[in-house]
This record gives sequence, C-alpha cells and structure tokens, in this order.
Amino acid sequence: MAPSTSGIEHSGHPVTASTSLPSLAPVDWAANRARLLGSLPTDGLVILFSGAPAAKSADEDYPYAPNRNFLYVSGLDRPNQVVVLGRRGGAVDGEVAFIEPIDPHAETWTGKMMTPDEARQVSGIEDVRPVAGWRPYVNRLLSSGRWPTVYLDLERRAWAEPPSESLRFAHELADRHPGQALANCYPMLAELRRIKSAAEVDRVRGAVAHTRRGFEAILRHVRPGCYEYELNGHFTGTLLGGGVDIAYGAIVATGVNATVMHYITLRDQVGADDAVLVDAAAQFGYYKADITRTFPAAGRFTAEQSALYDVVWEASQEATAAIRPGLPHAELNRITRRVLAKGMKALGHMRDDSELDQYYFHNVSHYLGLDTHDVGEYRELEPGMVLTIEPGLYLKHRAVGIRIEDDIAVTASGADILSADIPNDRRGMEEWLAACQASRT
Ligand SMILES: [Mn+2]
Repeated sequence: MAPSTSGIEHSGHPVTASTSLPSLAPVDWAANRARLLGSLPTDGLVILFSGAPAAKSADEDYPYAPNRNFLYVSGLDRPNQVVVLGRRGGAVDGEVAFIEPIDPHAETWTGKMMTPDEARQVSGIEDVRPVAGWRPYVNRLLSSGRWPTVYLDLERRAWAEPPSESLRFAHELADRHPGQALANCYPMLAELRRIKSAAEVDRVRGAVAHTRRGFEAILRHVRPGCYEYELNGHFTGTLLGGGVDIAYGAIVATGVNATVMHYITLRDQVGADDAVLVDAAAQFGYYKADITRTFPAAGRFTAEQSALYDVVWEASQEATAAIRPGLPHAELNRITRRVLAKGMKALGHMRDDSELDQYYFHNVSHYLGLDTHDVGEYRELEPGMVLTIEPGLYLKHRAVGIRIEDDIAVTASGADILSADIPNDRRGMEEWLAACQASRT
C-alpha cells in the first residue's frame, strides 16, 4: 500500500499551505523497509524504536523528535512506537507497527493521538497493535527459534552517550534469550540513507523554498543597529508562522561573530560596516535544507569584504561544477582549498598554502537529508545523494567571516542545484537585499 499524503502525516507543515509553496512529496516508506531487509546479511527480525521525549525539568520535556532511522522505515513520528519487521528467505515476512492506544484523558491534555488507521495509512503497515504488546510478540517469535538474528539500530556516536532504547533492549534480549544472535543494522540504514529517492530530494527542495522566504524576511529587516536575535526572530517567525518547522537553531553572526563556527549566542548589535552571516534553514516533511548566506548590513559590501566574498564564491562555483557521479567526495574539499588558497595569496593575506588552515578549517560538504549532517560513509558521489557545498573564509583579525552554502542533488549527469533560486554571488546578493529592503512596509 502506498503511503498517503492526506494531511495525516504530521510532518511539520499544513498540507493546505499557500499554493505558491511546494507540496509534500509522498515518500515510499515501504520501499525503504524492503531495501533495508534486502540489505541484511541473514534472515531475522528488525526492531526499531521511535524514541520518547527527553525530560527537561520538573514536568517539562524537551521537544520530541522521532528517531530518524525509525521514521525512514515507517513514516511514523510519534513517541513510544515500535516497528518489528521480519525477513525470511531474503524477503519481507511480517511487518507490525506498535503504537500508543488512544487515551481520551491524555488527549484532553496533549491533543489528538495517532489512530491505528492513521498509522496504517502513513506507514503502509497493515498490522497495527497497541504498544504494550511488542515484547510478548517478539518473545513469541524468538521462542520459535525460526529467526536467526535480531537486528537493532545500535548507532553510537560517543562512548559516554546515554543508552538508547535499542541498547537497553539489547541487554534485555541477552538476559531473556541468551542464545539469540544480535546484530547492528545501523550501518545498513546509514548506507541506504545516503541515496535519496526523487520524493526525498523533492522534500529537500521544498525545505529550500521555505528557507528562501525566511531569508527574505531577514533581508527586509536587516539594518545597522539591529540585533542578531531580531533577525533570527524574523526568520523563525516567518517559518513557524507559516506552519513550517526550522531545521536547526540558526546561526546569525555579525562581524567577528561570523568567525565562530557554531555561534548561537545571537545577542550582538549589527555594526554599520558588518557583513552578517546567516546559516539557517527549514525542514519540510522532516527533510532539511541547510543554507548559508552572507550579506552587508548597510547594503554594500566593503572593498575588503567584496574581495573575500568573490574568492569564496569562486570556490563554491568550482566545487559545484565538479560534482558528478564517481567523483571522490574528498575531492570537493581539495578543489575548495586550492581556490581559497589561490585567492587568499592574491589578496596578500597568505604567502603559503599551508596558512589556509588559519582561515578555513571545516569541510566544504556534508550529506543532507533527515539529518542536517546526514548519515552514511563518504566515498564516491552517486546519483541520488544530496549534499551541501559550503566554502568559507574566516578572518578574525579583520572581523569578517564569509560562507556561502548551497544544497545540491547529485544526478546521473552532474548536479541539480536545489538552492539555485537563492542568489549567492556578490552582486546578486546585494540586489536581492536591495529588493527586499524596498519591499519593507
Ligand atoms: Mn552545512
């Protein structure tokens, strides 16, 4: 059964949004399940968890975000959901979604819960049961001895990370079924998520379109003397006010603050000669954009900012032009470094290429998708990958940081620049800024 887009999918935007805005492309979650099961080395059960909100303080939780690997195989996005998938003879043999049963009392306090029918429609999984039943269900299957391996998403980014639901269950499983083979399906999920379907690419494209509107709100309101948090407010307000979620906490960094990679303080006042760097984006149906633009607070870049901007822009152009299937991902950074070093030497900021590390110290590209820094190993580019190109130069002693970040899908013949509608060259940026300021009411 094909997953529905009938407004049931709670993906962070109203399906009835303005017609000028993109509509939500339906992702075939069932196909993702089939691909995952097909990529497993042995038959068995895959058990994935949506997760639960983390406690913040007193009776308050942090905002809930569904586990992205769970979402990828189900489209489901509510807390305390579990999906159990069976693979036998290399093919799908049994799919069950366990969800919280409707609780009228809970609905009075926190709103409507997902019904079994909604879960079926979103996920394409026909067998939907109350979540309390998932352990007995798995126990029954494992007791039959017919499922050689249990696969869990045992992603672990840091040794000290708090244990995930999967890890806690791995311990339970070893206790209850000590002979049962256990394996980690995270590497297979990460491998699959590298390559996006057309619908997934369209969701990123939609996120980019919403992001553009957020940037326009910033460009309408920026002026010397305004505060970084005001600009963030205009960006966030435009997105949230349109029913669209933000992808990550925005970086709005004026002057020297733009040389801090993850500047999130956002308290400073924009100076008259400042270049303002904004790294901000929307997410659309859980797929994220990741866009950075740098613009002059007073409308025109200074001569020094202009020269640096053009070097960064040239790097972005050359790296983007190189994108094609088969190119080693690391080559993008080599191209970037070559262009940036050449430009910095020509401007007299550097004498030797080795000095570039003082002014450019991140990678030029990462995958983009359900996560901002999307998962998967970096190898040769393949059609269906979505990645960023984001060269930058950061001169603390000159109080200027410039980055240009675009989102690009790799196609069979080269690159589809998803953010092509957002001006990124120096003149285009100044003209866009002027047009936005002129439309200010
Ligand atoms: Mn990025």
